Amino acid sequence: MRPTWDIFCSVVDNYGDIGVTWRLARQLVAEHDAAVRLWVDDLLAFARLCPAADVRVAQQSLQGVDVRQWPAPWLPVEAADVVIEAFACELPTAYVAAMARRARPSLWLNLEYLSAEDWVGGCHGLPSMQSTGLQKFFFFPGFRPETGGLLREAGLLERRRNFQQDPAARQAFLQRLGVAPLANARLISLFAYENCGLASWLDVLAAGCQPTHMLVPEGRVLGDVQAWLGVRSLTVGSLEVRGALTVQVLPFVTQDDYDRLLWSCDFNAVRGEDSFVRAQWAGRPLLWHIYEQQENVHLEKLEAFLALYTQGLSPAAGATLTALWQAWNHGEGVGESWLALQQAWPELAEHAEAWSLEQASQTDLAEALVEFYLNWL
Ligand code: TRH
Repeated sequence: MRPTWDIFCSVVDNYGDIGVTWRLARQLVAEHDAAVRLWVDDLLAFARLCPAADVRVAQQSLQGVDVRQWPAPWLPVEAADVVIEAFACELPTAYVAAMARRARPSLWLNLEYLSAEDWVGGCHGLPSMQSTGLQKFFFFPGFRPETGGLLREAGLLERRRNFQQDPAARQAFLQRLGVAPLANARLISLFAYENCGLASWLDVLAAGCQPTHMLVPEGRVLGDVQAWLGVRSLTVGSLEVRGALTVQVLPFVTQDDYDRLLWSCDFNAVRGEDSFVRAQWAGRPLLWHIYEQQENVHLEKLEAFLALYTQGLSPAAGATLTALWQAWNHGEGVGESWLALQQAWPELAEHAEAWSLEQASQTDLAEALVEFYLNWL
């Protein structure tokens, strides 16, 4: 019998919650022969990542995943063997009761947000007793072996490498998006939240000697791009040139195409959680716009990641990368830090590849979840 999995996703904002759970659901089906239901409370957000989705239906099968509109009020169903509440979303009370009623109660996992902080390893896999008598386990993704790892599909790095070694594949992909960069242009993708530091970065790119082609998928940062360009509107397909800088607005593409976009670029500005991880798998230098949290908790997470990521770098390269990431996340001095970083470019490029290989030598998140379940049985 195929093990059954229920993944519950409540979309808080943006695309990270659904991005992670949709990716995980697909991988469990494709690589672990699991029967997966993905319960999502916002099909519109889901449809952005998976345009084949029909937002009007309560149930549909997509890439082998049984995608369900999370109904409100809840309609009783049988509980699955493994239940994942993503990012501490609250499960329906009746569903929790159904988990407890089973002959062998469900394995209940809370999939947490990604963090490189030290304490994560110590908390990964810890149980917490619930009033129903069920135990809930905390499952932490992470960058170290004592965590649950990162989402990484089988063969991902090989696919990425083949693509990056095949200029015709890259060109065909970019052409499909309507992108035709100059031969010597540096290609940058920009996926970020609103950022008042953007203007100084665009200033130095426009004033630079090397052409830069910046690709901006539709999203929250467009307002800042538009303000810097001084244009009335920016829509998908807009292309503006200022000095050495070309800015082009792209549509929001599927997750697989977004991977190809990251693989195609020389440098990727990413945000949140899932695009941040995907940019690491791209093996190219990156810039992370971390999701802002109350009381600046996010800045500790940023530092924790930087401390880990810069370990393999020379002090000078580590310092320039840290300065750029700090500037970006504080919204000031980005242009200056970008210029300072240029000297370290070859080292950063090499390090990005080495980092992706090192991370890929660890157990991936889906595999770690399956192992956790098998050990728990
Ligand atoms: O959208 P995000 O800002 O999501 C955030 C974070 O996950 C944050 O931790 C969380 O607390 C908050 O949401 C609620 O960034 P993230 O995580 O990178 O998710 C974006 C998803 O969108 C990711 O799966 C990649 C995908 N994507 C596409 O599929 N196509 C695109 O064109 C782009 C730009 C992104």
